[in-house]
Amino acid sequence: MKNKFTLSNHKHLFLFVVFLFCLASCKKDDENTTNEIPANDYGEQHIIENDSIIDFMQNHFYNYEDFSNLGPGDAPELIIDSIKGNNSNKTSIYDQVSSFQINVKDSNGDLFPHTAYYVILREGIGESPTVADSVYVRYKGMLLNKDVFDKRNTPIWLQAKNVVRGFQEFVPFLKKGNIDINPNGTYNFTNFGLGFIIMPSGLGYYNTATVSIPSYSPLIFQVEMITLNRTDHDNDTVLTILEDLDGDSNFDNDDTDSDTIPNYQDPDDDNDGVPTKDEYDVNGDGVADDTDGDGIPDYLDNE
Ligand SMILES: [Ca+2]
Ligand SMILES: [Ca+2]
Ligand SMILES: [Ca+2]
Ligand SMILES: [Ca+2]
Repeated sequence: MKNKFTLSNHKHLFLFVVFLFCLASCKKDDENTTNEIPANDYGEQHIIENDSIIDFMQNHFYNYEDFSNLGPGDAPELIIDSIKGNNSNKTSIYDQVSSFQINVKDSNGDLFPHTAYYVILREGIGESPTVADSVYVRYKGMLLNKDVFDKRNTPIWLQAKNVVRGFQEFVPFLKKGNIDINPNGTYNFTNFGLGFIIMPSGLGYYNTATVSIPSYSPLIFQVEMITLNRTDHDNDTVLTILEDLDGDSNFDNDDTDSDTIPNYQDPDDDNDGVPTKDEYDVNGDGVADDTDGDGIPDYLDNE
């Protein structure tokens, strides 16, 4: 037994649990879906929810004292409470967050910026995942009323592209940690990235309701970013992240040869009969080959 969590047994573990992510409630198409009401205008809905998120953050604090001087293996549970009574002098979440914006496309193709707020509690020490990668995470999901709708104490592999958009876009802010194997065969996770995000429902389930998540619910996720695998779903040597040609974090809408198989699942992206892996980077310089110099790399160039 090797004493390091190597890429090969890492992948082995991935294959073993690959089907389990279907069970995770942060995926987009939840099996517990009970109701879907007509979709509101994204712009108007975002204004309403952003106001309620800001109000929430101004009137709540998290247990930030528990996250100071963290040991390498520490990952306290995020606790959020109201600023009042004995806690009236706590620093609000609002005064501690950073934010980022994500454009959400409606059915007409119009883009609506959505703001998510986050706190990095420990950055982590290794590489960061992309929005296409498989991530090995523990997480807790909450509503603004502090109801916990999901909690994973045991790490689980998730494909970032299969979870709600806010979760997908947040994991690249975190870095993975170290994994060592103990003498008894258990794993020891240390120095992994840790943080939480507060997102409007436009980055979550929006008008879809589940048993535990009403329609138009802003979501809070605490995430522990333990480790990751780069993904190449079609094994064509082009990483899945590079097959999102328009960079919108949606991998299903990039289909160069219009054969209904998106590039990330298509081993011959330009349908010229030459597998992508045999024309992507033949000279091995790490840059996609472009033999005829027309700016379209060979693997996407049906000429
Ligand atoms: Ca895309
Ligand atoms: Ca295709
Ligand atoms: Ca491909
Ligand atoms: Ca080809």
